[in-house]
Amino acid sequence: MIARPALDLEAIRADFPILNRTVNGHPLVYFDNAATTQKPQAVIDALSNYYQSTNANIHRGLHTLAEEATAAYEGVRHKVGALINAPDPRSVIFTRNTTESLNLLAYSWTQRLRPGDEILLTMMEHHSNLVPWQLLAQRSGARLVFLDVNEAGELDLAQAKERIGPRTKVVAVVQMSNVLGTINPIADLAQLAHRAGAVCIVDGAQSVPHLPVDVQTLDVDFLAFSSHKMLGPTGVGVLYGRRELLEEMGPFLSGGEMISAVTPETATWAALPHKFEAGTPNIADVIAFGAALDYLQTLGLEALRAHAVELTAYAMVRMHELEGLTIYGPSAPERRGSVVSFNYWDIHAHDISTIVDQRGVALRAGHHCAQPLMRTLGVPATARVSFYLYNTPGEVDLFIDALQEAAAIFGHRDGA
Ligand code: C6P
Repeated sequence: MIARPALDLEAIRADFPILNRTVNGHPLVYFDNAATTQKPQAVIDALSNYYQSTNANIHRGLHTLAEEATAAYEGVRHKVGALINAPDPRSVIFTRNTTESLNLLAYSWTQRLRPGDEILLTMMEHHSNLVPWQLLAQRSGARLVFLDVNEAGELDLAQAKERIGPRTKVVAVVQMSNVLGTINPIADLAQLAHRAGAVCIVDGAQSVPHLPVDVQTLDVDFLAFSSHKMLGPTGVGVLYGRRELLEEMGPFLSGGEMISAVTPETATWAALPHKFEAGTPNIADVIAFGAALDYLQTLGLEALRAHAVELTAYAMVRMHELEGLTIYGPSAPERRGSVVSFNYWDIHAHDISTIVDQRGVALRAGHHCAQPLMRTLGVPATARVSFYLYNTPGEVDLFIDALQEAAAIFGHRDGA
């Protein structure tokens, strides 16, 4: 067996300037990585270096700066393609975020769906992979069909086999739940979708930052994710699409840069990927996203995953020591991502968040943009910790101490 390369957490933490700050007099414990991750110095530098030395609009100018900026921007498209093993970098479209990528798809499917067609989703979808399909259903007369989430926080493939059928035209599924951490069987779902003649669309917002995701091995048609959840800047999203399907699809936004020829009455579209990138894109942030991808690749996604599983396992063990604490989602850390949603006694998740923040611990509380899933779980909200490559077991201990303090404030035994 090959020895797993351990992450040098101390060296990694030194790359993230924000981790030096204190919050409410305590060292920052940043456990809200599923919402957005912190940025290493290399990404911050890439952003300011771009503005200091290269800033120009891309694809338009013939001067040196424009050519350098264009090469840097297009270079990141190649890096993204390599990350997800896209067969062709022209299949990689830059958007603003996962939400925009999924909206692009839902709009483009308007002409393709008829009344009676079905769009298959799951009860664990983030609103970004739900509401665009609700609007599409209203526009087209198609019907939404859902896969349930079972007691273990997982999908049931037998149910998927029953519910994906000849009427199914779109199967749109999250690969890693932002609430439960569940990792869904995407390759199986893609196979079922294709057998039924449907397309398989994957919300990779939480999975791509944490797992090696290979669009060819999974055989998915579309994959959406966001730069800001994987060390990159906000304002950059990715839509990968199977080339033939992207070729068939009409544009989402229109205007400059996405055209081939324009007359006063009509226009024809530019080739991929430009057909889907209307207007001046987020050049600086895309280039800085490239620095984030370099950083992740240097550490290796396998090593990141191993660290995530280890830390999640440790956090779950420590959390299980506390009386009155309920964890949602799969019990085996290797079957989930590094998010742990929980409720503690009868303390509202918002109160937990506010109290632990006094100890410098940043976590998220609420419905996590997954209200149908909250209903399935039978709770209005959860608190959620989510880890990334710079988090440590020592930080988990600080979080547990802060939780015990919350229990004491609310008059509960702390269970320690
Ligand atoms: N989830 C969370 O705290 P955007 O905002 O477009 O970059 O990502 C949307 C999105 C889509 N799908 C999943 C599974 C997600 O987790 C998210 C973002 C954050 O859980 C913010 S709500």
